[in-house]
Amino acid sequence: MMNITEILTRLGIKETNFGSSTGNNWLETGGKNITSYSPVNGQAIASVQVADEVAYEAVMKKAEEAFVFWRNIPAPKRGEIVRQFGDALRVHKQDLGTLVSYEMGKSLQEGLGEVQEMIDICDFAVGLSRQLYGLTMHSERPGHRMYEQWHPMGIVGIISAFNFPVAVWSWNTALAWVCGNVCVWKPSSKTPLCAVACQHIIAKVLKDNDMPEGISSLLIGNAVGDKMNNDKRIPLVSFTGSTRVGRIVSAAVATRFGRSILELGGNNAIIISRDADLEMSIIGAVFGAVGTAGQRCTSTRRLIIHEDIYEEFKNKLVKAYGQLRIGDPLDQHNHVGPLIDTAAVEQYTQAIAKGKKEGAEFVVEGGVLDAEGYTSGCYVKPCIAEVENHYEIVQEETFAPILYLIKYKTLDQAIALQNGVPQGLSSAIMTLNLREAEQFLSAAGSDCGIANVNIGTSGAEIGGAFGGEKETGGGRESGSDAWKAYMRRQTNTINYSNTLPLAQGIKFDL
Ligand code: UN1
Repeated sequence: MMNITEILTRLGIKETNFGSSTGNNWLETGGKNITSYSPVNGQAIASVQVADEVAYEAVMKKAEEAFVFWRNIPAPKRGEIVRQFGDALRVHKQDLGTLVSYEMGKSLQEGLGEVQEMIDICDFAVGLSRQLYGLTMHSERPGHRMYEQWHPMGIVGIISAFNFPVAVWSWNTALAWVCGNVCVWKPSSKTPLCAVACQHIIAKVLKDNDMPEGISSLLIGNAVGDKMNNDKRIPLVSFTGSTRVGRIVSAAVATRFGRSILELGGNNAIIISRDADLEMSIIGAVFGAVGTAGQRCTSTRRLIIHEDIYEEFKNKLVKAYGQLRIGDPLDQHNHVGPLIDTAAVEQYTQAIAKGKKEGAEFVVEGGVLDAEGYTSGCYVKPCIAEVENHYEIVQEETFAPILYLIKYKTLDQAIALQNGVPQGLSSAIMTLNLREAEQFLSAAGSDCGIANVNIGTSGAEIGGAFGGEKETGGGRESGSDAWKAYMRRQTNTINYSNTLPLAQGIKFDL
């Protein structure tokens, strides 16, 4: 039986906590306390004091000082500290995964999976710390050498969302740190305790290595994000959240010529071909739509189904939904946990109403649950509606388990429907037909940052670059060469001859 009090204690969380930290130093501020309630049972877990202006300035000052030190530590040595961080996460995996599940509401399996993503990105970053490669070029001038190198940028601001309260931070920090940056994290105010727990874990690793304060900082409170966006001392802001807020972040950061990495909304579809393995497709579609209660940016929102198998697949889906168990996400028998809070429930209800008004036909009805076990008011029924792609509600991202069914005749039409939304994060096709799969992956296929074959839209591995196009914001985090976004490139030309020839053959004799 889970004892949440013991877990909180082991993670360094008290009844009331400071929410501003430069590492081992936690700053008392004049900010108010926010209480974090579990959507699992509506209970208050603990409270956190939000950052005020004084704390913000204190954190920024320490971060600036720490950068001057950290940028001179060789990258493989920085990697060694990230390796130790990964080891510490291995030790705390069960506790941290449970807290994620309890504070955010995702299943325990998914909470543990999130911590596993953190461990994996640490491993990835350790290897990367010896591979921050630049290119060498051949100069057009004799006796000249040209190459490029990658330098750290400085303070990286990380603004993360409630739905992946720990993993998204680690994708950013693990890379940013090996690249030589220091990080300031503003987590979602809906999951502040997950952030406090992570900060305790990394602070100990840094202290054990005699590292200064300011390499990993935390600032909790909604006003912080706005400050970071407008703060010239932060050359890079990595933002994960809604398209609406992303637009504000992007404009503010661009105005001061800062850089941003944006991971915004998705509106992800799976195309279910006539040549699909239907059993596999059902699992992919249902997990994609109801996993994390539909609160992943990669959640499956639309199924685009071939007309020949449409009725058969719809019936299988309805049957599968009939078997879903909704309830306490810490109980491994349940498939679907709660939404994050009652405001999210309200959005779910409104989306269903709007859909119905536009003509959506629900084949599995939704609804808010209020019986025993659902007293937090955050549990809702996953639902399925037959729609047309152009409905306003279908064009929007609703962070809830609402799945839309759309029928198609030809693959060209299916791809056009899949691409016919403002967002461009994740996409998939279920088919055993090679021609269809390759067309879907070609330049004339999916326009998303992620395109899968015979896999659903969610559950990406950390090794690939994660992110999407259009209103998803264009940013890439995590694997592949996403690290380049956390560094500044410098082109170097060295003349080792005893003359000064100019490029492009220009003559300039004195
Ligand atoms: C998110 O929802 O913000 O691909 C990230 C996935 C996860 C990450 C989702 N690895 O579903």
